[in-house]
Amino acid sequence: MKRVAILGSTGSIGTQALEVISQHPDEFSVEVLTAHNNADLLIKQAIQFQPNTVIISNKEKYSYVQQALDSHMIKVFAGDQALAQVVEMDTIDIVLGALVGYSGLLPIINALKHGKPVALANKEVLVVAGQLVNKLSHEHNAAILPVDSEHSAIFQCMAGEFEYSNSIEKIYLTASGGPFRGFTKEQLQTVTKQQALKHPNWDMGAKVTIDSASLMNKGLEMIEAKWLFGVDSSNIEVVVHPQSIVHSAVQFTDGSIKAQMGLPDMKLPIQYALTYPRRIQSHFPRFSFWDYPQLTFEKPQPDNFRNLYLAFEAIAKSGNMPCIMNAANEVAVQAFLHDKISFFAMSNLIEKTMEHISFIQTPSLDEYVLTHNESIAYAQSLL
Ligand code: MN3
Repeated sequence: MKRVAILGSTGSIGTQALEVISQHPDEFSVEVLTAHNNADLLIKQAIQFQPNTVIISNKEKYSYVQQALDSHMIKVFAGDQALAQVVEMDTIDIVLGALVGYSGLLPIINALKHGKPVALANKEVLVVAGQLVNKLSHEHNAAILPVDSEHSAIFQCMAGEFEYSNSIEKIYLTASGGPFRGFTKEQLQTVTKQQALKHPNWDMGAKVTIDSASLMNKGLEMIEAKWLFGVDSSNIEVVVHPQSIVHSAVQFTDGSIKAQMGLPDMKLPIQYALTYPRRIQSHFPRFSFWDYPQLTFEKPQPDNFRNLYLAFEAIAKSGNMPCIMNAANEVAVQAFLHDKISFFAMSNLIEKTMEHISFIQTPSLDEYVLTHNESIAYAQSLL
């Protein structure tokens, strides 16, 4: 029985993880649930799954949650510090990191420092501080198991290859292209958030859906892949694949390519990360070749989607540059969601912030935190 801590249990990944867990009561129990703001759903989940502890990061909602769970003998804590500390509990076997953006960094770092394996959905943790996160993972023998569908695909392609140190020649990172695939620059000038929030294949949270529309998501994933699999960014190629059936592919030194396929359903990579290296039964809908007589592949258009180019530039510089880019992007996405800037203006905001903030080659954790805060403040001042 694996005892799971779900950081971000009320979000898209968190709720799907609880679906997986509820289908396998003999495999998993829930030890910790955490939410930022959605107290009602957190309470409902806690009553159903009976965790030892829940955390609500918004301190104003503490007494509301505490009163609701008091009679259920569930411990309740509030605030970001409690969120970062809860992963230390001895009774946690695996931490599912499903927080949004930078907020996941400190809890995941603390989980690794305490030797907890991390099933990581929250890619920004690796984007912001990949070098440090990898170092801690190795030092404390705490595995990072990818939940992001592309990275789960690559990880599944690597099964049986790690043991023999078979090295990757190239990664093909697939992208659906999002709702604006094939749009001209003129068309992109007037797109709205309502259009951007309608992803053709995947049902996800607002942050990652906007990132998918702007291709920043693929930029973040390219950086995530570099840190997870030790592949230089020049050996990662983004391939637009509108059907989202091939979830990514790995080319080995003999030229052979392995790909992982399936219907787009996040529950599969979530389950694999939680049960790795085993596979267990699932009742997710099965892929049929007859429903997809054509799978197609295209090159991305970096002229129209500048974020992808900015991400390659950020990882080429490395140091704190991806952290700067990520922070500016978080500001840009929020501003776009609140109708403060246009779709195109997001890339300008990110680029200007990357030019302005001081570069650090090998940042400490404190310097990452400082870089993030400075970048957020500067990007906000540009709005
Ligand atoms: Mn993905």
